[in-house]
Amino acid sequence: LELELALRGAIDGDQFELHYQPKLDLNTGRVSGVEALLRWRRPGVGLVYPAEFVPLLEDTGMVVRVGAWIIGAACRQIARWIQDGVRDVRVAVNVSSRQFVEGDLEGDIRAALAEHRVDPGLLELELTESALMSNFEHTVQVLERLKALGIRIAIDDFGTGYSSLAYLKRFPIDKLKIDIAFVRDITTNPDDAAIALAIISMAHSLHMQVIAEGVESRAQMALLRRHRCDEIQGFHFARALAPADLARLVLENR
Ligand code: G
Ligand code: G
Ligand code: MN
Ligand code: NA
Repeated sequence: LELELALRGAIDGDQFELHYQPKLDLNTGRVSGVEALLRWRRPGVGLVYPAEFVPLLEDTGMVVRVGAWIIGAACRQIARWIQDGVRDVRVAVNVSSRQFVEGDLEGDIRAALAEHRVDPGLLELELTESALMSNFEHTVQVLERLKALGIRIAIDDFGTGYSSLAYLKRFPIDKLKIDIAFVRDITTNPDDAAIALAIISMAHSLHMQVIAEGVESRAQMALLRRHRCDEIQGFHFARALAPADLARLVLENR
């Protein structure tokens, strides 16, 4: 309850911030985009990570409001980076199930893109299979409307949900993100390597891109590159960075 009260104050108290983990394009060797990751700068405590508070945001429904704030903050950051000469960096934002179902995602995105004059092609949403599966027909409509805005859609934690593969041909999806569970032992476990390879090949056959998360070693990156994975994200390349550090990395990486 103490945590809940503190969280309620966090939104109005300007205590949330976004850090950005870079994604590496394996074909060009450049930073192709970033994933926005929420942080809570809790007074008297320090920087708090999502594992400690996102579940409570979900349970209380606060994630709908915080989620709208995240979309606005991400768009504001895109506009600032462009002013600083950091262009072509797409920002992916995580959308929780509850935000997808209960929030006004389309309205929030429209408002944020307009306020900050951001090219919709620079915004990507990371949605989980569970968010998409709650109401199939409704999801098709929502995704079609989001796509019509010009933004990108990725499936997060791909391969760990309970959904069927049938939805992949009905939903307008741009990218699959291979879950860390298949990446962790990819160089030593042939089953994990086979699953990752199958996801990459299926994604490409369906004209989608594919990214692997949680890449921690050069060997994992090399294997994924050999298997034609498009992008990687993980500690091997970079951790989540504060906005100024991300700008420096991108400008050095040009
Ligand atoms: O940054 P960290 O590695 O601690 O993130 C842990 C998890 O918290 C991630 O897997 C992600 O799904 C979730 N998370 C991080 N940022 C956000 C966010 O902005 N919104 C939502 N809904 N979840 C987030
Ligand atoms: O939304 P998602 O769950 O995909 O968020 C990414 C999460 O993965 C964050 O919690 C981030 O801190 C974590 N992460 C990012 N890179 C790595 C990595 O290389 N190894 C591990 N173990 N976790 C990572
Ligand atoms: Mn994610
Ligand atoms: Na993930």
